[in-house]
Amino acid sequence: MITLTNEEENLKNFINGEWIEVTNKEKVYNPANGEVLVNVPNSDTTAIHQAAESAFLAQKEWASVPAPQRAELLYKVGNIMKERKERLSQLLTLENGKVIEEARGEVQEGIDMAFYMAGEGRRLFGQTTPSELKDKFAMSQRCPVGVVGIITPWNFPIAIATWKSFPAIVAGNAVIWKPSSETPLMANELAKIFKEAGLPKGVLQVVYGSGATIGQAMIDHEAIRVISFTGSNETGRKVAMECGKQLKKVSLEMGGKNAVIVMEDADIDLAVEGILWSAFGTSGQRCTACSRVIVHKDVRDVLEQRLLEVMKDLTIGDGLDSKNKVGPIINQAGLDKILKYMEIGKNEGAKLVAGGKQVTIDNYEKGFYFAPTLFTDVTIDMRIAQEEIFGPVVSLIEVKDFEEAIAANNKVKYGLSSSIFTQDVNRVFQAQRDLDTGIVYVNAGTTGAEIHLPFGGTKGTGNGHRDSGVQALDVFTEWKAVYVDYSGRLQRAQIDTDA
Ligand code: UN1
Repeated sequence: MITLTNEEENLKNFINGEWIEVTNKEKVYNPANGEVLVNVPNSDTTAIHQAAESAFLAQKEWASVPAPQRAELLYKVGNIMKERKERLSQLLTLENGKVIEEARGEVQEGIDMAFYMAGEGRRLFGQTTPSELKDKFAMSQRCPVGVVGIITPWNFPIAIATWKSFPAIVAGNAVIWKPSSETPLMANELAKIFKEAGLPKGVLQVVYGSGATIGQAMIDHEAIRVISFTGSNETGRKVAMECGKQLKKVSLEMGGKNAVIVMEDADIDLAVEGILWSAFGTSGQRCTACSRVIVHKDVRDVLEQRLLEVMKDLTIGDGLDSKNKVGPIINQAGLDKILKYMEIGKNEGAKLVAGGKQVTIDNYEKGFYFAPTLFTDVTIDMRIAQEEIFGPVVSLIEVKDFEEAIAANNKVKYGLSSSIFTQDVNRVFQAQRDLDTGIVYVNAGTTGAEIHLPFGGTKGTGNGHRDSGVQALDVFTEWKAVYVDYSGRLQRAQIDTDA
């Protein structure tokens, strides 16, 4: 059984390379048993002012370190994460609830991101391009933005933090990080690892607190030039509006209403496995989770029957016990939201054929468990087929053909991930063209994005930016265009073109 140290039980902010005590704290609960896990600072705005001041000073120095040397730091971070993978994974399960196998997968995503972004320290490519004029050289280069703010959610508390902080740091920025207060242990661990790896003080600061106070203070602080946010659509919109007032660059990732499409020629067993994994993994609390299954009428009945059979085998319980396949929901509020959608679905005329209720586990009576749930007879306009529920809940929608399936997939306000199961190569290519999401899977579920590809989506999912992949660097860098004239005379672009 994993135990926490005193320091882990009473977390402090991390500012200017030091752990800073805060008097006002709040309790964080273990979702598996509802018991208090740690105390986390509920900081006021002075913490952001201190953090921004030290970040501002540190960033100038950090930007002057050659990028390959900045990358060395990330290699060290990656190696320490690798050594500590098991403890990090257990701490992640303790605070988030996800089953240990998935926690290990998440930590691995962070390790992969460290090595991938460290490689960028020797690339950070710009372009050279011909000039319009003779004896003139033209190029573009990436420059750090300065001090950047990152706001991360509880559902992937370490992976998403690495998607944002690692590219920011390798590109020469200083980071102020507001993690979700539901999952502060991962932030504390990552800050410790950065310190041990030798990150100069002030290059990374962790400030815990509410979005209303700390998030707003980050947006309001003029030294912080970028905000990168992952969280709910509602909060993301507010962040964008506040950043807009100050012409602050903002990158948003705000969830999805992701569908698996199952065509009449699909390998049904494979489709069932894909649905199971992406709908009920992380108890459905992934932005990429499958929450709609769009099924061709010819295979609708067999798919429903097969799904119901395998859903019975999903053992629910404490994620630290590796026999369990579905862990708890993050907290009571999360559970209440899912319960509310059970009523909404039934009132809309959907048929509840499995789950639909809270589950009590012996010796874990105060944990927040919810049974894997299937609604059938769902139509695309129902609220349960349109709104993000963030729980282990799937809606089965029947369609008559491929065109209707694509249209049903696209008729939501989100556009993160989608998937199609089919054996028809023509449909595969038509689908990857027509599915209006930032991520498309063929013959796999809607989850499992890899860190070296862009992560994000269209429509209500975001505002055009991407996390991870080389595209993450665009969020944390400015482009500079540089012209060098070596003709020894004044050449006027667009005028002296025959010179
Ligand atoms: C998220 O849910 O916000 O593709 C991140 C996936 C994971 C990341 C999910 N690699 O499901």
